[in-house]
Amino acid sequence: MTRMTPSEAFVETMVANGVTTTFGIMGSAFMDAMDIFAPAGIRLVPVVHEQGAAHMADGYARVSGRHGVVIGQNGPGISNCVTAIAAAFWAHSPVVIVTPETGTMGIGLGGFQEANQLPMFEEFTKYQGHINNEHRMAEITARCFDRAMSELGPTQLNIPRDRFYGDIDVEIPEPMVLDRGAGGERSLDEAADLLASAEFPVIISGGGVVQGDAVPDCVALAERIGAPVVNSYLHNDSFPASHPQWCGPLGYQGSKAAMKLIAKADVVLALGSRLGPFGTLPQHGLDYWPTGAKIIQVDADHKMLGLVKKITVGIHGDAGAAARALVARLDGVTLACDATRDTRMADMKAEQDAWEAELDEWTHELDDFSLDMIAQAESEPSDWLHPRMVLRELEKAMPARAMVSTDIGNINSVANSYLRFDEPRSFLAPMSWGNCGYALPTVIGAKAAAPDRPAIAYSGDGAWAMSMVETMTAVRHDLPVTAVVFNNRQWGAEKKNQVDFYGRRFVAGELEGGENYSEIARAMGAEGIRVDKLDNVGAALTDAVDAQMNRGVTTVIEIMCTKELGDPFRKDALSTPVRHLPKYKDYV
Ligand SMILES: Cc1ncc(C[n+]2csc(CCOP(=O)(O)OP(=O)(O)O)c2C)c(N)n1
Ligand SMILES: [Mg+2]
Repeated sequence: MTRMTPSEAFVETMVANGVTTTFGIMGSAFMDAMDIFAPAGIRLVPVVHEQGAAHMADGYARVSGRHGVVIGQNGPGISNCVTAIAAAFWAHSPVVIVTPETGTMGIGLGGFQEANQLPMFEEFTKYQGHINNEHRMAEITARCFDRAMSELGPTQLNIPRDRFYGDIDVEIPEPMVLDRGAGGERSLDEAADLLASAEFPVIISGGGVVQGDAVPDCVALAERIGAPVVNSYLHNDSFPASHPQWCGPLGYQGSKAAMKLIAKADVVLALGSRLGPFGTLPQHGLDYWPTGAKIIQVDADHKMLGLVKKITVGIHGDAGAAARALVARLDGVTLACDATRDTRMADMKAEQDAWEAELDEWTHELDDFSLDMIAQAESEPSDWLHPRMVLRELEKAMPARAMVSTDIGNINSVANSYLRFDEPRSFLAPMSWGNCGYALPTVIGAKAAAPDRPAIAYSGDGAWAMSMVETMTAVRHDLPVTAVVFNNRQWGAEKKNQVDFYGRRFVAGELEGGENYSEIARAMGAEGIRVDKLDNVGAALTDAVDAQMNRGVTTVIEIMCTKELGDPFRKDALSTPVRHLPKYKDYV
């Protein structure tokens, strides 16, 4: 036992957990602890808005595989984080949000910045620790750090501000390191039998493969059975794109090759995937989910097994360990699919080539609205670029080892087909939380975790404006990144619904203030460049990444795009309007 203050116990427990970087905005509520962050070796990156801090903690955690930590002032500083913690929850990110609260002697009286902060995060955390007594500071802080890792998701450490003070005798707990197993013997045996008898097995590589550092294990299993590997939605970095068996992502704006191949499967192995409902919706007119196939699902969280999709075998285990256990079980076994390996590989190659050729030819959208917008753009003196052509150029210029975050929006969604990675912990997206304003702060956090890797954010103009203030954080605190802003002067993704369902009655969808985001970037101390020639897109990215890596410069590349719009997000959830009141009869 060592005598220390609760502030010291809190800081020392973070040190024991390897924390070197935190994100937030300072506040009196935790100043006593913050005062000793620097001598403890902990950097607090001051952000512009706390939502950005929590996204940064998420990006930091996802790239490093370590805890991301966010802290802020009680009340508004903390409530500002809710959206980003929800995103981290759906990304299974080990983020610890430290929430200093009103002091115990004041809470309930309606004082300054007072709120019950546990209910705010109840739905988006795996564990909520509350320091009801300062003698428990180290114990509960440690539990928050342990649970964020063991349950893979955000945890909250709620500290009434008076609990930072006092004298306590404590021992700082050692972090608990979980050794996850492969799963039960019976389920692994059953899965191996299913794979051995499969004629056309397909692997879905999910977020669990990324988080479990299990890409090599997934590759080994895929090579053993010669199966096509598709990525689960927004986990394009869960299998190397340069591998001949990589077939691209399922789900919204995903790969037709992936969809056509999985549609043929008689056995699917979903490795480290919860098979979320949004990520397996029909796309490109393909209802690809193989309802007749036998499904093996591996997830570290048993509650995900069979939750959304009917499964044949559920394995409660770590993705990597399970893949290794399956490879061991298949060793020396003759598989039913061994005989067709060459034809299946040829089939795979044909589908991949067909999809690449289709992407090459798919230079712009072809629906009536998009054609009208293209015609209008052509009649104007300015130059406007087709988003798909821009995305292909960016793909070609993408530097090695890039970390790319994408936002929520139409062009960002279309980007899904053009984002390929050879390394895990590279693709950051708001996942099923789907919040606009995600990409920039998240990639800044990623950059803090991996300064040696290029950090690139994609945003639509609407989402960008929600979050662009964090450009100042990148500039002020030497966290250089490159942001690509698709300026189409509209909240395009939502307008697409008005095109498809509401007779092009556009309400609240235009962003026609004539903003110049490259100039705004320069005003924030970054470089800004506006691109309206296709030939300049790749060079702009290459130059900006060079400036980021070699000169520590943040650049905003604003790309002037037509208003054409790709397929919408929620076709599944909208229906043609019905109006009963005569005054609204035309609104159908
Ligand atoms: C925080 C938040 N608010 C609103 C939405 C609803 N929404 C989804 S996409 C979108 C439009 C995005 O527009 P923009 O960023 O300009 O990209 P574009 O669709 O034009 O490519 C909106 C408003 C959301 N997803 N998140
Ligand atoms: Mg837009």
